[in-house]
Amino acid sequence: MNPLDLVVSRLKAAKRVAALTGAGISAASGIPTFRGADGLWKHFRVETLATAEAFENDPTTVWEWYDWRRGLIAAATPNRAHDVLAAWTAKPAFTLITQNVDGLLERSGAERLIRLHGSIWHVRCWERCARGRSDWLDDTVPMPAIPPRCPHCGAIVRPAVTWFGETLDYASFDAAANAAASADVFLTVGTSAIVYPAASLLPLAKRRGAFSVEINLEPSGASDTVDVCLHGKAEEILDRLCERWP
Ligand code: BV8
Ligand code: ZN
Repeated sequence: MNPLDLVVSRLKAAKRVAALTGAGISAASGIPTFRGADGLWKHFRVETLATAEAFENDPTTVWEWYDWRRGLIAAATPNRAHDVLAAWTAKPAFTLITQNVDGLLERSGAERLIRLHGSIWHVRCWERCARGRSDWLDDTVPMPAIPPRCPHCGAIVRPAVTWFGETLDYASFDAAANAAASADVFLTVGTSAIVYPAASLLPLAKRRGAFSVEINLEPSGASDTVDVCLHGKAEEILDRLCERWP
């Protein structure tokens, strides 16, 4: 049986399916990935931008990097990979987990989504004051100051994303781990599978008996763990899977 047919047969037989997605699903929308050839990290050093220390040392530069990324994302449109994954969230059996902070799965209509690393469109008070958590960022309004100030306590405001060295939102990771542990089929899609603890979900699913599939442009940290590798563009492979597992 060819690998795609095998994956389709497993999806059709599955009671529960979970998918973990990474930056690769947004590549077709023109959003740079992190570690690919044109990767974001190639031009910027993680230590200088995606850590709390970086923000403490230079909040303006970090804020402006996120502003630059928000501009790219605002100009982008979701692609077929987002649309298929979002459509699958209408299936009670399907759980969608993402490492991405870009919000494109939400824009594709994902009904239920576990965001492991937060959202670039959310901000929170740097001092974590009780009321300083705003669930949206209205960037149509020019920021009075960069970074903006918390309206409740006056402290600076930070992107509500999980930086390196920060723990993930416990409830989100717990929900993702439960979905992985109970999945009959686990898909890892568009991720280099090297960032933890997100990358620990695949081995967890496999240990608990899931049939595991990698959908990625190139071999990754997941390739030696999964049962089947479907290497190619996620937007094309997911489109073909959706034809047979609508
Ligand atoms: C933690 C949000 C506990 C921000 C991100 C030292 C101290 C503390 C922790 C660590 C440490 N050393 C290591 C760690 C653990 C660290 C980690 O895993 N580091 C890695 C680099 C080794 N993890 C953490 O720090 C986590 N927290 O451990 O807390 C703790 C706390 C204190 C002390 C000790 C422990 C927090 C991790 C979260 C970091 N935040 N993002 C932001 O986005 O700005 S991670 C960032 O990487 C993004 O979220 C991204 O999603 C994620 C993973 O990257 P990918 O999505 O996989 O993207 P990538 O470019 O790598 O790969 C894309 C793939 O797609 C490629 O393979 C490419 O081939 C493929 N592709 C391209 N086009 C397509 C395609 N595939 C299909 N179709 C296409 N068209
Ligand atoms: Zn505040």
